[in-house]
Amino acid sequence: MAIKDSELILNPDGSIYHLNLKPENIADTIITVGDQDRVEKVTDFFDEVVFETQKREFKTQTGFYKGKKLTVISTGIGIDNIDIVINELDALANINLETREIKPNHHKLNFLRIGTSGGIQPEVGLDKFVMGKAGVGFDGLLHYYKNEAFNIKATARLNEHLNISPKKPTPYIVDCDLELASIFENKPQVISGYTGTNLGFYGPQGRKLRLELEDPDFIDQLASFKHNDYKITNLEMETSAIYSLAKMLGHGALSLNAIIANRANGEFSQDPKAAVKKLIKFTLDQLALH
Ligand code: R1P
Repeated sequence: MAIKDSELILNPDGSIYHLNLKPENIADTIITVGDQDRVEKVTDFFDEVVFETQKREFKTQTGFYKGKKLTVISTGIGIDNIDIVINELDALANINLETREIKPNHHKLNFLRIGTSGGIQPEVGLDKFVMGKAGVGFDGLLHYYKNEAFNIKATARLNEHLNISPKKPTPYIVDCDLELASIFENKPQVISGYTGTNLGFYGPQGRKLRLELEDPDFIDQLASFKHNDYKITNLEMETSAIYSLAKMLGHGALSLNAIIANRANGEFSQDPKAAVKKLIKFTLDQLALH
């Protein structure tokens, strides 16, 4: 059945509404970054860029790195943008935009997030790279979809451990794609942990400026959680949404973050740009090998 114009919105040139992309503009491996200026920080390493476009915060470049075709897209900040980016990229791969019908054969994409994040464990030092073995979502996005993707056991343990008020969405844990993780795991540069995601930067990540927090010990509660030998290592604003949407839609997803703040000891990186650049190069080189 054709998806209605109001649900699958296309621009006059046939591209998808927010991302301004057509199916032929994207690679199967897609690097997502938060900051639109980071797109070129990635493609500066490319042999060539064959396509680019931008609408709002969603800037896209597609090209080749050591012969591997990659698309880099900026998501802007937050899970609300992730809902748009992953759903629209999936539509490009799995919905025929002319007939507006779901294609009979599923086309898998792989999403690699290269982000920045705050560490919440003292031993996860500044400028280190953290790979999210799972996303720990406080954002509630998953609850709006029927085919839930969460890890039932880990989620139950987390909810026993935390003391979250019923006013807030139920936290959930979604595993990363194991095949993608195997590319980066066991590299000396990479720390594996659970990456926490929330829908704000200040209160929702336990930062107090002038407003009192409802849960002043939120970070301590997260830091003391452990499942399958993994701790919650860091907090940011996109990973759990990428993992859950990718899983529900049959895609692979992995999130790699440079730790630019250490919340446990109150420090901030002396050179976050250098840390991100190193993570970009490291990620590209690993991807090119696979
Ligand atoms: C907050 O400053 C932003 O930085 C982090 C957070 O997840 C949030 O998007 O990631 P990016 O550097 O990828 O934007």
